[in-house]
Amino acid sequence: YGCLFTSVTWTLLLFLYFTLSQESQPFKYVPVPGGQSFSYQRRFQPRFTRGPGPPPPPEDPPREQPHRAPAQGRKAADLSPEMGMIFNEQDQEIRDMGYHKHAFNVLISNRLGYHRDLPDTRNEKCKEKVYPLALPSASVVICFFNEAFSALLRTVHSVLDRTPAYLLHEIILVDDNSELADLKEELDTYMRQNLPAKVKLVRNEKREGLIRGRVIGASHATGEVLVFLDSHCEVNEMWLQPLLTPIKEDRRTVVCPVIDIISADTLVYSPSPIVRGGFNWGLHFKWDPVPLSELRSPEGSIAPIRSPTMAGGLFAMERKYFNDLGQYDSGMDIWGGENLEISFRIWMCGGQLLIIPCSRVGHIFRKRRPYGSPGGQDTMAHNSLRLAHVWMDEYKEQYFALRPELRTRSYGDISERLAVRKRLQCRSFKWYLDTIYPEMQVSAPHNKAQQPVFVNKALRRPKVLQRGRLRNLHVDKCLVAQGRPSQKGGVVVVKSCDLNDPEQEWVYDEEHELILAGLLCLDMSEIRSSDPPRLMKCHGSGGSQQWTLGKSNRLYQVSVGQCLAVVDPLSHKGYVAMAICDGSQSQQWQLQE
Ligand code: UD2
Ligand code: MN
Repeated sequence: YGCLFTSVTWTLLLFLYFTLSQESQPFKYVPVPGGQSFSYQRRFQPRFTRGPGPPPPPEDPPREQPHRAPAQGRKAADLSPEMGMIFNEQDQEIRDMGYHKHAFNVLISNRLGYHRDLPDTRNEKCKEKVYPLALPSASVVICFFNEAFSALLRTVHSVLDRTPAYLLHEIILVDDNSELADLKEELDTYMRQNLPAKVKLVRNEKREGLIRGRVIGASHATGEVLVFLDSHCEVNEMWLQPLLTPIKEDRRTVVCPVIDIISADTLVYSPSPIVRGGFNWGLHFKWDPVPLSELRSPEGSIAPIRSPTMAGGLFAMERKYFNDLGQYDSGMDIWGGENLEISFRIWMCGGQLLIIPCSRVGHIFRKRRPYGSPGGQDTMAHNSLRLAHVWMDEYKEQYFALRPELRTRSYGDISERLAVRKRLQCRSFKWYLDTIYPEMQVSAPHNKAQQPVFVNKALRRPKVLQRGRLRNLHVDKCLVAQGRPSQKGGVVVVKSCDLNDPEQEWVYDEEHELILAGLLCLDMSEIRSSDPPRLMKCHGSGGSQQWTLGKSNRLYQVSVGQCLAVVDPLSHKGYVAMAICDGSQSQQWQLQE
């Protein structure tokens, strides 16, 4: 039975997925004649000019770029991979500092500017839906700590650009005592000169963390509905009305948009499949497939979906209800756990939590969090402990079975939170599990197998585009593993080509991966672009393993914005490295049978 259920769910998910992919409208990439600059159709214009250095013309075909966002697997809207091209040392520095400070490609973010068109990722049926004109007004609250200026401003402008003015009561920015000096000044100046008065700024005198930060933001708000966003989001077409409508119908409804994915490496915006929120007994949030029971309503795939939990960053809730329901646990620090806490509280205390498929907001998903907590503490554990002790009754044992060292850890005073639970006469955690999240496996805490939802490696067989030897035309040698091609982390070098050696065979697939001997992918660390490329397990999410092999014989790495070059053509060591693309001989490669 379980098996049947899983396969049916999967089929459905894939179907949904497909339907969605048909509807996304990729950008068209239009090379400008002469090849000296490039632009995109629709409003989008990259705001940068080429610096010194030989400009490599964007000659590669405007084919859809494969892009896989974290734990997700589908084709993305096209945005030239050359957006990240490095032309000079200044570009390199912006890029390296950006990854260091923000963990995403700030060079591309800056080049995109503060406004850009997005692919409309909604299901077609959403476009026919009509929403009431009279809706509650919204206060959008955005907390930030050390955010990249261009990402923050794109968040703000996307809201201003895509929200009817009469529904947007205000935007409240909460600067959580950011440490970046220029961010503060730049923002002050920009706000004074360019932003309307309804964009307000609150500054915390000390670092509070996103949880108390949101409570502070909410306390300044005067609109009817609070909408929380992270500081690196972009809202899409008609994002707000579908969120406000269910709140207007029932004030105890809390709603989340579908969180579309903005790649941290390429800034490409791509749709997420429709999934809902769950968690595991380590108290980490995870995405789950939507159970069939939720898809049976007459509206089918665009109907609101009841979700056991929310991811945390993006949701809307009536302001008074937020206060009545006990805001957040202000004993939680910096980051983590508050999303499960508010989710449990909503369901257990008489509300409901819905994901609204017709509302789409993109978020930059980073591979690591670029900041710590001021004292270096593990705030996730601290916050999860508070959550477990207040809300999970006897089921907190499931958590302790996985984290026995936390059993005796202190978690501060929770009496105020217990009083909230009592005042609101909330139900038990058992009720929540039985009624809202029956998919959750209880008894066996040793059963840690929580499969990620989107990535099913078995289903992933990207089409092979080309196969053969990767020959450097200048030295007339082939790219091979320095050691064994099966060795993870091994570097590559050029050696004499051997047509009979299967260990010299590369496959170039539609995901733009380069796979050696059918084993490992050519991978380029995004953090240290001075490191040479290595052979790593194929992860299927583009970025560090995404290469373009164009007619110019250039082997371009999307993630670092550079080209593969033979280091010293005269030496027989055969070292290769990434270098600024200059069209030189040592950067000429051909993949041939
Ligand atoms: C996810 C949520 C995030 C939050 C977190 C759990 C989404 C898309 N994001 O992690 O909103 O619920 O899970 O806690 O669902 N910030 C501060 N002060 C700090 C630290 C962060 O203001 O001390 C800001 C930060 O600039 C950002 C927001 O809080 O705008 C969320 O932080 P994040 O983006 O690092 O969290 P994320 O997306 O990894
Ligand atoms: Mn975030």
